[in-house]
Amino acid sequence: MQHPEPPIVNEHSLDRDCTTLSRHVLQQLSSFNPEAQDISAIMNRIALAAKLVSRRLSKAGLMAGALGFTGETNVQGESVKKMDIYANEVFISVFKQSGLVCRLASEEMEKPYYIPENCPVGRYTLLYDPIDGSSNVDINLNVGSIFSLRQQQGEDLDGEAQDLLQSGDRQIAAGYVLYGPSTVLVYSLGKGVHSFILDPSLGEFILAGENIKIPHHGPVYSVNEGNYWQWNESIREYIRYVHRHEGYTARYSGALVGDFHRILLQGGVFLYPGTVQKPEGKLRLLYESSPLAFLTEQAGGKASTGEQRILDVIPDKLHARTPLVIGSTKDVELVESFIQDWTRRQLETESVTVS
Ligand code: AHM
Ligand code: MG
Repeated sequence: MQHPEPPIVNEHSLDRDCTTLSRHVLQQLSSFNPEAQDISAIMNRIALAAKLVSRRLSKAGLMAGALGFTGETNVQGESVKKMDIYANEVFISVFKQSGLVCRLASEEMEKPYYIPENCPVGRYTLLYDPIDGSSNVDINLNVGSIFSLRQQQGEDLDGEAQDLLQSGDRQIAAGYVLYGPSTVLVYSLGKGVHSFILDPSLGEFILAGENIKIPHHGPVYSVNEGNYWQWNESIREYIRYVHRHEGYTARYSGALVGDFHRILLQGGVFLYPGTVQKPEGKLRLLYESSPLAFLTEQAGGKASTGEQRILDVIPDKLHARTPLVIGSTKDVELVESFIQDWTRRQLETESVTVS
């Protein structure tokens, strides 16, 4: 009997339409070895957490008990939202009994969460900010999740996770999920930056942008100008500069992931400087600044404290904060130049006063 000809598959359209996240991770690692499979499985779990959080966010206004505050404060002294707790627990539950990740360290937990049954096999630590920009949740604006993956160094017998107090160059992977009109996942394994859009009908993240490069310069500056009088003069001088020059425009949503995503695609700079009272600023190094710095450098941009490369900063504690200046190289360097000028002038004034 004659068999019918197999249908002709258009390779190009299949590639374009159906590159899923897990397939992409394996392509990136060009291997099916156990390590590549573990990283692919970890990315899949992160994607599952993102789908669960996305689903909850899309229905939050219709559900009892999903919005608002819990009445608790977290380790940072900030009021905790119910969605923060939900998302934090989602990340824990998708990694329990996975055999993949030994510790989870989150902005919402004072100490890392250990999964002892995974530890003999899964030597990775996932660091994450479960809901970034949570003040946006109750008004149905964009929020995000940020993640970073590190290999555990040593046994961590005292449960203090001291090995996490190392530079951001130790990250194996980093990324974020943006819960906006669509849910977007952006990640890097140190081989470029790639974005995926959640197709709700398939329940899969589908490749949308490969090897994203941040423009060398862009029009946007993104900063909370409400802090103007709390900054030192160098940042105020920079802000006055952009006010007085053509070609700049302000955008600030109150959620770092959303503001960063705009800059990644369209160029510009996001800054959250320290204030005179709090020179370290607001953003957490391990859960926010470092993962986004990893992505930015992979996309050809720059991330700094204003004085030092973010990925060189060594935190003194798990919840350490840093000032953050991140985005297009030219725009980050412009902010840095204001800080350097001001510091030089300060030193000159001090030396004149002393002599
Ligand atoms: P969160 O992770 O507790 O939500 O805090 C981080 C957020 C960032 O997403 C955002 O850029 C910043 O805090 C906004 O802070 P502010 O309201 O001071 O401008
Ligand atoms: Mg955050």
